[in-house]
Amino acid sequence: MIAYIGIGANLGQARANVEDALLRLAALPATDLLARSSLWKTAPVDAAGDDYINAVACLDTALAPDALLTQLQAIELAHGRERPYRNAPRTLDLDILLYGEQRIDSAALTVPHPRMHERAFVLAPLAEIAPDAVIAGIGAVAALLPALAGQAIERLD
Ligand code: A4P
Ligand code: MG
Repeated sequence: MIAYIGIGANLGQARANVEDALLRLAALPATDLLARSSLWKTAPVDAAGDDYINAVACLDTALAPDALLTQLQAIELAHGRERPYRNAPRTLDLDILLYGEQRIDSAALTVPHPRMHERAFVLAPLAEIAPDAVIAGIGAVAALLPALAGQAIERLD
């Protein structure tokens, strides 16, 4: 299955944390890292604190969605992720954005990620590596991005 993972960090060595997360994603069992976006510096959305570093990874994985989520949470924990409150600054946040074309609505998992279509910090890096991506039930990423032009994001080298 092709899955897209959103990566974000705005605490500690954010850039290094995102780069390390990409290495750890590439090393997951039954999983290949097919592509990664650039790093993007993005202003916090619905959150306080420093600017974020965001990126998106494309995985080819045989892990089921819940197993993939467990693996992502283990990587977050390895980075000392704490959860004092919702949208708190974080050393590392890994979200399943898309899992094939599946729509999942369980207690642990909502896929496509329910807020991704409102967020330039997700859609811009996603469009870099998947220009034709479609969010099931919402629409094409390329068609959604122009409406988010007011959000402050900057692609890093
Ligand atoms: N969960 C449900 N669906 C998913 C999914 N598709 N992927 C559940 C991953 N997890 C999913 O997540 C809480 C619970 O969501 C998990 O236990 C899982 O079962 P969390 O990571 O502990 O909490 P959170 O990150 O505070 O909440 P959430 O919902 O991930 O926050 P958002 O909406 O993703 O927002 N601004 C910028 N510029 N860049 C950012 O990266 N990120 C956020 C987080 C806010 N503002 C930001 C950024
Ligand atoms: Mg999260």
